[in-house]
Amino acid sequence: MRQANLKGKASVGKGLFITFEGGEGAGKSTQIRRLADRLRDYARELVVTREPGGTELAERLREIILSGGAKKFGPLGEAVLFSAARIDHIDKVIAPALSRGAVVLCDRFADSTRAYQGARGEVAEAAMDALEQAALAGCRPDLTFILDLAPDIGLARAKNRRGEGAADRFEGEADSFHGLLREKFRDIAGAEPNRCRLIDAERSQDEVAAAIWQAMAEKFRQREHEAEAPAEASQP
Ligand code: T5A
Repeated sequence: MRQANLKGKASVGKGLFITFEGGEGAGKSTQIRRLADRLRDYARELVVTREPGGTELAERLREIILSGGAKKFGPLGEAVLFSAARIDHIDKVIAPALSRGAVVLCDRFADSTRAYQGARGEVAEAAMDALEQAALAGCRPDLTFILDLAPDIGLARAKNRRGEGAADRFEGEADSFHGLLREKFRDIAGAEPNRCRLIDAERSQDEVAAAIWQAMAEKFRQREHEAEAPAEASQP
């Protein structure tokens, strides 16, 4: 079975894998930029990447999927394509960076497949689980920010940003889809409270950034505590 190239638990533990999720126009790119600016003083190496994409092959798949060229495959087929792009991204970018001890900030990851391709319930949970397990090969985020906002606000922001350009494959979906998407992301946050932080993204950029930074600081404290724990335990 494929295993992500994460070189031993000890070295993987030095890296930190952070993902950003949410519906359309939630503000992920904005917040990743802001967090990256702040983290440069703390991280020995910072890698900012995105999905679908992050490698040449995955960027090619991105073009096909977001242009609507794979829509006819249906949600399972699209989930398979997103996962194929993810495998390349993990193997070539994410896992090596984590093994070097980098902080990796990734704009969307596996939760997007669960939410977007799973929104209408057309892909069996068991198939989604199997696909995710095979694609991730143990490379799971340490922390995930789920930016939560009413779909109409996010879509209006996305529309405003793209101006006269056409909506892409998923932005152009029906309002009901975007409502289901929000519920899916909320369910994911509820199911994995240790990993996920649900962030109210209807607030100002500064307020959202402050909430994200607070969660980051907690994560760093937790990491420090974990690193100190064996030493404490070995004290007489
Ligand atoms: N997809 C992806 C799947 O279906 N399955 C998968 O497995 C994966 C990985 C990717 C698409 O692929 C789908 C999901 C997506 O539909 P994309 O082009 O990468 O598409 O786009 P998105 O990830 O959707 O990101 P967006 O570009 O739509 O939005 P962001 O990055 O969330 O938002 P951002 O930061 O660009 O902000 C949008 C606008 O709002 C403003 C910004 O200035 C910007 O103009 N803004 C705010 N305005 C007011 N208040 C705030 N707090 C604001 N924050 C940002």
